[in-house]
Amino acid sequence: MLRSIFAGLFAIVLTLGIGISSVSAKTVEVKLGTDAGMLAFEPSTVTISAGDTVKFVNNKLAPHNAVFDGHEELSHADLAFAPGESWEETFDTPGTYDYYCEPHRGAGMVGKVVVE
Ligand SMILES: [Cu+2]
Repeated sequence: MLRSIFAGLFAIVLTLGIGISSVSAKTVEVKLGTDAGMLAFEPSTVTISAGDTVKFVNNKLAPHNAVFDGHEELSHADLAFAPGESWEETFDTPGTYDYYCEPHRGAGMVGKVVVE
């Protein structure tokens, strides 16, 4: 009797666990301007799963933005000036998304989001 209750509880916990893990999307942070003061995104490449979100956080050497050519819905053309200013973009479709910072593209401030 007790054993079957435990077995039932275990099954419920297992089901909940699987349900949560399959719907939980994560958020990864990308800094605009490295801690060391380089004109770059940090990290410059992030790999995420479909449905995950990238949070862009203004860090150093502002102003920055992030433009995805051909993906206006993912682009943030507004320039961020204040340190700590941030915005988020959610990626629902697998693929490779290249982006750049408009003011610093020539300096090599480019990044990539790989959505699996
Ligand atoms: Cu920039």
